[in-house]
Amino acid sequence: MSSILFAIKDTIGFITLNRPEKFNAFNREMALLLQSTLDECKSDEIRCVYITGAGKAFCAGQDLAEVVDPNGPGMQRILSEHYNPIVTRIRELEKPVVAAVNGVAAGAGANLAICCDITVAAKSASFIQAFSKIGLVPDTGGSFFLPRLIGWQKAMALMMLGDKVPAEEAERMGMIYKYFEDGNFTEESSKLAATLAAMPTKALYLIKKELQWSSTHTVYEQLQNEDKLQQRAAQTDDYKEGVAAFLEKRQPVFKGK
Ligand code: LHQ
Repeated sequence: MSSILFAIKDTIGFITLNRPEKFNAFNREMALLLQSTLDECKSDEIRCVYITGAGKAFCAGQDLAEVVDPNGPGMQRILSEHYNPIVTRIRELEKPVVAAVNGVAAGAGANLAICCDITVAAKSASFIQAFSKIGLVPDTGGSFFLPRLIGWQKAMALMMLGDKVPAEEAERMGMIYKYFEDGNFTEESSKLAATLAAMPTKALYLIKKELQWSSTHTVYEQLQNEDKLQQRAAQTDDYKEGVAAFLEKRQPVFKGK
């Protein structure tokens, strides 16, 4: 069985981390396969990407057995060849990426979840910045995303203490968008992906870019950026359709073009 499952349904690319007996911990094979699968998601056929985990967990971070394996990739290659290219691909994909956190997300797994564009979780899921517990520092973009999501103080404490944060609390502190009851989780999170997939895909990508730029620009630069991105959005077919549908008092049909 492959460590990454991939299916395209109704223009959504469903990616499942699939090492359930290891709580979907990342080994090299899974990290490289996730990268190539994210590359497949560049296809225009896909208008939203949905990442979840098989079994009980979302992802327990790095497979710690691989770290001590003398035939393993070795510490020097894990970030540069595994996690950094994954985060970069998710940031650069020109469509929304949803993390559907079905169970525990720890270490690189927690930070994979929060580097996605919209993160939702099942009520029984939890998030652990597990790094400090084994003498490491946060990676997979966590030191960038977490303080921006929940503020410096909470991020520092969670990263130092490695507390387990239940989904409900993660929602309250702004780490994730929403949690859903376990029984409805798959249905509700898939519905969210379907809503995004039916929206003006290019505008959603430009929103992603706009927010990414906002964390590294001044307000004056950002006003220019908004102007630049708005000009691009206004050139899309979906913009024309959105305005026409409003004026004709009908539902718009967006094509992602
Ligand atoms: C695992 C793992 C795992 C292997 C559960 N590995 N088997 C970057 C640079 C280089 C090096 C290191 O890493 C990184 C990035 C990182 O991600 S560092 C952080 C690595 N992750 C962790 O430290 C988390 C380790 N796991 C845990 O703390 C717990 O397993 C959690 C809290 C995730 C879940 O706890 P429980 O619900 O009590 O489940 P469990 O501990 O019984 O785990 C279930 C199985 O999954 C178990 O296998 P077994 O054969 O005994 O049933 C675990 O060994 C296996 N597993 N995490 N990371």
